[in-house]
Amino acid sequence: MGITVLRPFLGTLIFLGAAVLALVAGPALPPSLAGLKTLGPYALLASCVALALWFNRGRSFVLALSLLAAYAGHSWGMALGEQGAGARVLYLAGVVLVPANALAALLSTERGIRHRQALIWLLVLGAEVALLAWGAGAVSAGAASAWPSILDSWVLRSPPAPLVGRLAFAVALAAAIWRAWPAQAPLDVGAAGALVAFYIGANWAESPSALAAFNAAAGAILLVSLVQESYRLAFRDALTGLPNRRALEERMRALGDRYTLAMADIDHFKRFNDTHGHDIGDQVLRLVAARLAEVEGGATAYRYGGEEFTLLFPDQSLEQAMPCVKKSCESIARHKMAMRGDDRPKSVKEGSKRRGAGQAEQALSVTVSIGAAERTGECRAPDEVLKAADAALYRAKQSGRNRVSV
Ligand code: GH3
Ligand code: MG
Ligand code: MG
Repeated sequence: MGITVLRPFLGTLIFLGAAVLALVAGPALPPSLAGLKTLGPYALLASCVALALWFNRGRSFVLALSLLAAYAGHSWGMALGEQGAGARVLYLAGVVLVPANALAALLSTERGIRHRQALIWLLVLGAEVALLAWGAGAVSAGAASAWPSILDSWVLRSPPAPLVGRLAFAVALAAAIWRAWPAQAPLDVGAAGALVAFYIGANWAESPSALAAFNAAAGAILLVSLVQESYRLAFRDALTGLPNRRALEERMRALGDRYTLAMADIDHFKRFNDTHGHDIGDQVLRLVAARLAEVEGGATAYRYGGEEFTLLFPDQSLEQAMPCVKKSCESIARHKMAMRGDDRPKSVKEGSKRRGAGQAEQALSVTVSIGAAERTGECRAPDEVLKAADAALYRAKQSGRNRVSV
């Protein structure tokens, strides 16, 4: 607990803190670095757009492109003169359109960039930019004298962010949090963090440094979330959420002279798939993974592949690890898994009614066989230890399953 709860939000917190620090220390920046202030946000947001394209992430792409366009618009507005109607139109558009685009992206299904939906997005964003460029130009040229009074109406009065902007931000942030909960996937948390950074910047928009610092923070938050997401995809198993075989192999190479490895394999798993279908098979895998993840003794559970899992006990002898391995094996066998099939009761009330009528929710028992091995003088390399654990697993299967062998 403690810091681990904050972990998904560290990127956001660090970059928001850095933006504040940059503002405090900003005046002390040597003149040669002053260019960073104006170019930083562009460079970071443009990198996000590029990385989102490369990784084929539609939502991040829309968000990064909107932020980039809004920052360009706000900077242009400042160049037009802060109190001019043109600047105010640009400001207002950014504050409303960024959350609106983010909301639409967050509510739609992620289909990547190489999809026809992406073309529609490009057209929408292009139309927004074209309309704004034309509108701001026309308004600041004084072509529409009604504009100042419209801009002064209470829903639009700004800065700081007007009522419509605040509402748009609140709804978009709620959508981002809804997406991010409860899995806290990096991209969703990053979207929420970037929106917060953008909104702070927008409320501080009279100061070019604050606008730059918080837009740079939004870019950095998005960028880091894209990198974190690809790390997660490489080292985590998507079905069970456990670290995968690649993570195990890296960890084993990094371990010291002594460790113990246990290889677990679900008993008669093929039967689950054949009798109850692949979906139930997947549920069984998730539930076994959750039980194994609760392993004690400082061990970590990995999904090795298919229906095979490993428990890795750093710095522990076989003798030390054995009680924890046995405990995991027993806790799986004890657990009755309620099946979540299509005919599962929709409500608690219906469930108790069915049980009352003798239609008990179907419960499955699952067992695993485990083979454990310790790194020793003769068995040094990670793949030798794995082989030894696999041989022990074979013995556990041969001697009747639902047990631990060495
Ligand atoms: P034993 O007790 O000897 O281990 O028998 P078993 O049936 O568990 O062994 P076997 O290796 O023959 O079967 C493993 C099955 O696991 C085969 C495959 O269909 C299934 N499987 C592998 N990966 C997945 C997965 O991700 N999801 C589902 N649902 N099934 C999987
Ligand atoms: Mg197997
Ligand atoms: Mg099996």
